[in-house]
Amino acid sequence: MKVINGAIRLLAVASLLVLSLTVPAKAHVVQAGADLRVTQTFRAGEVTLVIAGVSQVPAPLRVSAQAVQPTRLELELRSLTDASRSAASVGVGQDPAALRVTHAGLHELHVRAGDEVSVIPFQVLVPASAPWTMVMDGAFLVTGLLLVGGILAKSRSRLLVSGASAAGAVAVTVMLLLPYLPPAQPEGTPPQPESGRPYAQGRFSTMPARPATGTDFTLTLRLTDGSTGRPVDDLAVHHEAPAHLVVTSQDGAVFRHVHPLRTAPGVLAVRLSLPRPGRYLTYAEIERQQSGGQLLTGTFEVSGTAQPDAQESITPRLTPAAPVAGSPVTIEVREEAPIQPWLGMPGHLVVRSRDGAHLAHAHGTAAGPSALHFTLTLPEPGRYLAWVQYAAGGRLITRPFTMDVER
Ligand SMILES: [Cu+2]
Repeated sequence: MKVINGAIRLLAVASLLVLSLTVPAKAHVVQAGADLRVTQTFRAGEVTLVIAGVSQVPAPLRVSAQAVQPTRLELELRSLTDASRSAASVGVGQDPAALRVTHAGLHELHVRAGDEVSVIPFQVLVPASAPWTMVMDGAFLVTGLLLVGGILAKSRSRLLVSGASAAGAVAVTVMLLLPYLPPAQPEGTPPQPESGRPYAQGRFSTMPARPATGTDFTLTLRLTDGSTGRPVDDLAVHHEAPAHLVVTSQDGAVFRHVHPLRTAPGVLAVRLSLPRPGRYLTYAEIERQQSGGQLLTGTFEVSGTAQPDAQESITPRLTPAAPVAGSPVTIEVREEAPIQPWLGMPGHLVVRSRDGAHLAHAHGTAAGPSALHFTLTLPEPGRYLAWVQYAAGGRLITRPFTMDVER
């Protein structure tokens, strides 16, 4: 009875350890069997960088680029543990570039397109063997040696037999417990952050301070930790990007969904050009590692005269046809060409209340090769501005529509 109690206690402790040591899969981590996919919006176009996992070091680090439109990128990998560097260039849809990774640990991938540079930090993790695996291997070795030694020496000494039995018992016990013991922390694992991060404070700014229509400007989001005031540099990749930024004109006529570049710790920037003057609303979706998602908002003004910016609107099929506040509505969108995945999803839907106070983001499910379904619930009655986004026919398509929600 005592033995069983002890075993149960051991198993309970072991499973708690396993649970507490699980590394969040969403962190910027490169390890065997898991590719890191990071989408960044350059002025030249939006690119998803795919950094393939490695199972050992030194090894080639393969980086490829996926995008709707062709772009060429210059890559430089910098290790922050041994200061080694390697460089290569990669084109969209071409063979992956092979960079060289020599050590596990923190690295930075510098990605250059034209005069823009994004710095993507990530951890290279390689498997390490757990101490109990070594105990088991050692015990099996001792058992084998004692048995072989005993046979060769034709000895049946009690010491030899009990030694071999004891070592064998240890080996088998560890082997049976192995699935319940915590896996070894891979080499290169950073110290585990304390759980629950304070909210990030976000501050939007533009350069120049008042952009003009039809002219490039930079929209920057500076993130600081709500408690320490230090830059927030621990964003988790969610839906293939560390940050999703939606920019809409107050009247809803202009819509942009971009993935800003990380230009420095806690600094996200994207180059834009907007066609209409007036007030713009910005929404950044971020998620700190081991923390919840957050929506940061801001505004800025654009001056100048209106430029053409055609976005063909659609009339999607709604079920129910007259949506009601507080209950789900399903939106069906049809496209002539087959729909291709974008940001790991068949399609995205962004819905904004007319005053800009409410912003919702829903993901579509494919309903056949060229139709998408979105289901969402809007909290308040009123008119909503909506934009559906997907890739089809080799380009990224944005279709605006409006939706009236009844009480
Ligand atoms: Cu996004």
